[in-house]
Amino acid sequence: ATPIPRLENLLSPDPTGDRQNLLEGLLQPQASINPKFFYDDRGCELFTRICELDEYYPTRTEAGIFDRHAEDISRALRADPQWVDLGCGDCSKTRQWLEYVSPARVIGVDIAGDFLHACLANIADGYPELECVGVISDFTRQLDLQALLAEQPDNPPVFFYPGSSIGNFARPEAVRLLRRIRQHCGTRGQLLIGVDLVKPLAIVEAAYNDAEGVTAAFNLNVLAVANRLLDANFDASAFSHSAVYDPRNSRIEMRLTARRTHTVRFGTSAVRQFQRGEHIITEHSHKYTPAGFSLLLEEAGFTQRQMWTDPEYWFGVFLAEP
Ligand code: AVJ
Repeated sequence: ATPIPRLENLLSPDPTGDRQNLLEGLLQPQASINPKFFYDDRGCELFTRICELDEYYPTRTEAGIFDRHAEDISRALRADPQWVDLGCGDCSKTRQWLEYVSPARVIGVDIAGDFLHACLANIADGYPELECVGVISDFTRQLDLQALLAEQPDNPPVFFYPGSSIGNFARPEAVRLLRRIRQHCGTRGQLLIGVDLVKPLAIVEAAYNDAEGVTAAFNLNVLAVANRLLDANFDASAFSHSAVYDPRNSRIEMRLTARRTHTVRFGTSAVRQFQRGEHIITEHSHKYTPAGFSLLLEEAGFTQRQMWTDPEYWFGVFLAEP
């Protein structure tokens, strides 16, 4: 029998909290936009295209590590886990693991409810017997899966957090998120996390300045998101994309720089002028050394069990336990 798809909505009933957050960032002296706002339908589509670009090495490199070490990695994972995919999208990365790990069930967590339908369908197609729960949640603000996980106390959670999404957070927030994951682990839970590593600057910068301009389109699209959410009137043609590596902080900084002086109105609540040359920070993408990320795991109360990497040390897959 086909199980009835189960969807739980844990999104805070405060969508304007997001709007407030977006507006506040844009009105700061140094304007910024939280990168989570990139991912509307068009943004998701553009991000999928980024992942297929020649210059964008992280997705391909991580997939290579997963392929090459799948058996080794799966041997290190708990048997019969509750497999929790954080930011599951359509669950395509989790799907590759199902032949190696046979989870008691899959819990897909994402902020995009549409994606969760795709996720449930993706698992049901091919693994119709496997229970899959979709959880609509902004886990960067709160992770609240205790009750769900407690339904199957004999099946420890394995948190799967691939793609170096953790790189979007500055150190204190990264520690806070990892701690929250740690609190969900109990004594037997695990974290399998993919992290982009420090490497020669030219390679990193090329990944965020692709020749086709897909990353530029992805970056500029966030202005359309802002227009919609805040009833604003950004003219995307007044801004240009750039991405620079900041070696002091080991991170890429993505910017939208005003090409001319541009006045933006936010509904009836605010107005801001961007001077020519002034920029909005739209994303930080932190790169770690293996030792640096180990330390971060430790600070969050995890112990690193193992790390797998590619021959060039461009990307790391870390397995951590309480
Ligand atoms: C999804 C945060 C891992 O930082 O590489 C890709 C997002 N931004 N190109 C990254 C992104 C521009 C990506 N993460």
